[in-house]
Amino acid sequence: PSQSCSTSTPSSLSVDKETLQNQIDELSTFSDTPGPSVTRILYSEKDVSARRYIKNLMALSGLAVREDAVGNIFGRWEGSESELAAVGTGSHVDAIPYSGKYDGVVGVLGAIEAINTLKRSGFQPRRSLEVIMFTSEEPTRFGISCLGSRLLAGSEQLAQALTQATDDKNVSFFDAARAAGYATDGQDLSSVFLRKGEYSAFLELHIEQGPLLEEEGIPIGIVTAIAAPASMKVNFEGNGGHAGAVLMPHRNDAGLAAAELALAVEKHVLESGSVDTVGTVGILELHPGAINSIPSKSHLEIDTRDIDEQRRNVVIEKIHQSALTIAKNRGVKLSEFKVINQDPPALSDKSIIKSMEAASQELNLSYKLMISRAYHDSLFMARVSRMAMIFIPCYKGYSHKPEEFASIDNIANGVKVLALTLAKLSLE
Ligand code: HGY
Ligand code: MN
Ligand code: MN
Ligand code: MN
Repeated sequence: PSQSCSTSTPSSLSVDKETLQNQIDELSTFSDTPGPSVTRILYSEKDVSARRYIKNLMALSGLAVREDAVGNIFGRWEGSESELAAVGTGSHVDAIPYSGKYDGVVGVLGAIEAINTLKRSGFQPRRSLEVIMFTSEEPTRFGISCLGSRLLAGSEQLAQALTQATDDKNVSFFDAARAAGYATDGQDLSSVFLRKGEYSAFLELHIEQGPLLEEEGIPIGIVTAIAAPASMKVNFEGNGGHAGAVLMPHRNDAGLAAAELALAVEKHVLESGSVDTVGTVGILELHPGAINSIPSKSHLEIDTRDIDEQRRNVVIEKIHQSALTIAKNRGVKLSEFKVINQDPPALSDKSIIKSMEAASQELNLSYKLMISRAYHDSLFMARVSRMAMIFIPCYKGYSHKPEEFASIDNIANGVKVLALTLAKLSLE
């Protein structure tokens, strides 16, 4: 029997672990690659199935469900003072190729379960509570990360860029969006931009995607800052030719230019003077891709991040200089050097951190204040709302690969801290 409706924060919270685990397992079956890997790309048929699944769970939890023009999905629990700014929480369910079943999912299914937990406790929200499933956090299909939360945060530049965006099969963003049932009223995406002050706070529950919490045996991470991400696209062009017949002095090998630049990325990152600077080349394509043909084109996509924005920008500048020097020395053309995104870091809100610390203490859960080196939709929600994140441990810190794993006990701890913090912020 549910207790009488109370406007104080709940004293006991019970998470339905079995149902939550079943939902995580079921959602992972909406994938374009065989389990245990998960591949779920924006607006794909599997993504649309996952959306239907999440909307159904939101409705079963008694949430009022709506979607915006690009498919950000909102599930709202109306508060007693519904004219006040709501408290938001959420994450993403899109998944990069051959990744895992917890990245993002824990923060969407866990947020819905946090609502269920509060309802079971008889809690009555003052500020409305809203679960958000961001339409796409991964950069996979159109090359831009956090597409939904960037638009919610009011990115005119992105709204403009999407009118020209196409995926690697030359499908336009708007054709893909319309095929999934979105963007039905034209290409003006300004309707997605949040009004200022729509949320008094935004929280995200997420697996750590790093090894610290598991190594230190700490069940809860409270994120104080999110590192500054950046990505670049680079193309080199050379004459190509027969891999046997063309002598070395006559070659301008676009493939080796790419290889040299990839090592230059590592060099510039390592010489930054800080372990917090990271970088890799996750995409490196050679054309024509035949063993006995000197690559006439190469395409690289570079990801570099740092918690210090200035230091990261120095690395971007050095990579650009190296690309120019390599092109000159090797007689290849640098046909494109494009910075796709170069975002500032985000700081979590101190008062929300305090609420999360209090919630963890009330739940007898030890916690660690820490930085998120992965980016999240919270990085952009921080531009329009106070923000903070809750991390839970994941197996050996693995993420973005099928071995990604988080125990249901750790997930349940995160859900409880999220639920209790949502309750506190709702009554503020
Ligand atoms: O790459 C990231 O940081 C995020 O997990 N997509
Ligand atoms: Mn991810
Ligand atoms: Mn994620
Ligand atoms: Mn992320």
